[in-house]
Amino acid sequence: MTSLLVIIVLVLLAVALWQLTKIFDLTQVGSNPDSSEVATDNDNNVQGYLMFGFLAFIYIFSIYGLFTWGPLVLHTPASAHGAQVDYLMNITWVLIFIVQAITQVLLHYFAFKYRGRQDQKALYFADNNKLEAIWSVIPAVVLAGLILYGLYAWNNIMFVDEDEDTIVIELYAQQFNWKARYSGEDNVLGKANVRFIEGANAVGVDLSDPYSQDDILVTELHIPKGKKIHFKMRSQDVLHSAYMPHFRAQMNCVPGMVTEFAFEPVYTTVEYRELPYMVEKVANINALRAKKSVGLVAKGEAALDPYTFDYLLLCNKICGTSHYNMQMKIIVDTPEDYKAWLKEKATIVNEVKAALATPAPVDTGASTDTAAAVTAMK
Ligand SMILES: [Cu+2]
Repeated sequence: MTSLLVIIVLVLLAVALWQLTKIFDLTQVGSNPDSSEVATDNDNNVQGYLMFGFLAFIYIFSIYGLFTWGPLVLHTPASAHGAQVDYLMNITWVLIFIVQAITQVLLHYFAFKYRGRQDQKALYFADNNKLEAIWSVIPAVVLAGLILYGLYAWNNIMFVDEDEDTIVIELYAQQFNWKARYSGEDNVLGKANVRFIEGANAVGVDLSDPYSQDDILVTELHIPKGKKIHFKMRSQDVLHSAYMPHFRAQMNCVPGMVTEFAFEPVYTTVEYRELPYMVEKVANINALRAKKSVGLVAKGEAALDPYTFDYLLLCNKICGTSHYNMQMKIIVDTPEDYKAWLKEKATIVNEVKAALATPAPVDTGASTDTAAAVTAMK
């Protein structure tokens, strides 16, 4: 609210200043012999040199930005395919940087060279086929190369061999949280449908399907290092996007269909926390938090807790009011720790049974479907 008021005050001040200059201009009418609004050679020269000034500003700001904010980008990829994505990204950056550097020089140089002069008239010509061919063919060839290489990388990354030994996990998106369903010992997810959603069966698993008997539902994703994980994504309500930046993975979650993405994590959470770049990054974050805490404590508020790194699954589609907070922690374990963790989890079927065993406060009548399904399974 305060910032809105400040903006309104600034806008009103600007309007007042603008009106004052207009009044000032009106008082000057007749006192200046050259009151024509046509640019003089001097005006054009000033504009021409200002073009170079602006060019310098663009370059200096680019270099400043590169050094100041460059280290903030995602660093070491935590998945086997991540290096390919980074390589493609870096090629694109280098190309953009070179093209930008050359075209900006040309643009500003020509703006200076052909600045207005009193004795000079602009030359008019309708078209130049040679020039147009050059500036159409070069970008077309470069872009086609980039796209072909991108498609090749995408196909490489997205290919999952049918016979490959993977772990199948479902990522279930809903406004505004994530759940993960493990396919259990059979490594096949049971059928699911939103119509089956009820109580402990939060993702609508068809409890009468034999494949769903060993499915496990969790709200914190654990995956083992060195094994390919085959994610199958579903959404309950609107379009979401499962985004795992450290693993260079992203896939839309679309209501009514299953989308897929597979990758192999190459660092456990503990190993990734110990990478030198991450140690430095976390130290920086904690230094900032400590600084902020001093002010908070002075105001009588609680100090901020120190930050520790964790992989995250985020939503990367603006899906509603709490989109910003739609995230799930991902823990990459050693294969042994992963097995031990998974062993302790109860299956959805058992959770539903346990929920039914404890009497519900109000019988809505809707639970009879689930009860029938559970009885049918026995
Ligand atoms: Cu979302």
